[in-house]
Amino acid sequence: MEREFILIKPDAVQRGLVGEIIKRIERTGLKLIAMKFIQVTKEQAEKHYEIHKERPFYPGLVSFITSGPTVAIAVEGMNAVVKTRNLVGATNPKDAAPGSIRGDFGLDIGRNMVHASDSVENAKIELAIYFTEEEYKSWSPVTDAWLYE
Ligand code: IDP
Ligand code: MG
Repeated sequence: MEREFILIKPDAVQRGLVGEIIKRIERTGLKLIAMKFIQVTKEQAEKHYEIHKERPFYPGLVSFITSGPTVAIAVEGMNAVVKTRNLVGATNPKDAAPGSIRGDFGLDIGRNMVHASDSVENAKIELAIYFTEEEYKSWSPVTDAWLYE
């Protein structure tokens, strides 16, 4: 079982796509283990996007991600990272496959609606930026017997 971090970005909140995005995640069978409506702080944004610090888009990215409310989500399940990244689609919506979130709802790379960690290791690091251990809920969906062999 893997854990994945997902952040519904301010553009998707503004556009009323929160439910649509959560629906797509939830119906895969991935289990929600934490979720909250938050405004990302500058400190969180700088930690989260540290790897992009030297890139020309970094200042715009930090100001965008902190510009309004977001939804931070943790999910758990089989192949959670790859499964979620496929659901989200390519970074630039112009390259994202139809059927993916970015492919279906986006146009601009700087407004691509959702973040998802790109590896199990980075998910662990990013989850720690946004959630404390007490915020995770431990529960057993009754559907598990039909989702997993
Ligand atoms: P990812 O979100 O698909 O993992 P990354 O390459 O990790 O993509 O980039 C992180 C975020 O930085 C992207 O989701 C996007 O919001 C922003 N970004 C990446 N490249 C560009 C760019 O060329 N212009 C503007 N924003 C960018
Ligand atoms: Mg990334």
